[in-house]
Amino acid sequence: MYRSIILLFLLLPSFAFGDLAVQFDAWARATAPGATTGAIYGEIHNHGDQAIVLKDVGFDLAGHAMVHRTVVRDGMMRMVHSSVELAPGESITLEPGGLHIMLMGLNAPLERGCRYDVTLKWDDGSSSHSLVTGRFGQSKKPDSAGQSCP
Ligand SMILES: [Cu+2]
Repeated sequence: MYRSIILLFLLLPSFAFGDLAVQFDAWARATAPGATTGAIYGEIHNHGDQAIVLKDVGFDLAGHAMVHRTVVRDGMMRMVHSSVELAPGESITLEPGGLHIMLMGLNAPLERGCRYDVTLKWDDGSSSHSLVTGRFGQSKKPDSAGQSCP
């Protein structure tokens, strides 16, 4: 009897999160008009009980989106393609000067206060959808809750 109650409590978190095994709290810097590149930052947390590997990133306004890491080589800052693998319960931070989602071929600027959809596709076949809000300058704090923009 007691054993089954304890088991129930252990199982609850996985039910509570349902399909949302991965949580991505995302933000982006607003881009200048005409800019064709941008970046998405934030925290990715794996609530699931399996290790997962990021396969692809979807972002409607960009021709291509991929994970980059900023590294210093021979005194020069460079960006290299990077992979993202998360153990169960693990979190990673994407931030300026480090890991980021690079947006290439932007066909519209990312505007301050506007919200955009970003999709992370994982190797287990699942996808996580998040909203990215354009922020001003170096600020890591939201300028506002964000709104959908045309
Ligand atoms: Cu980059």
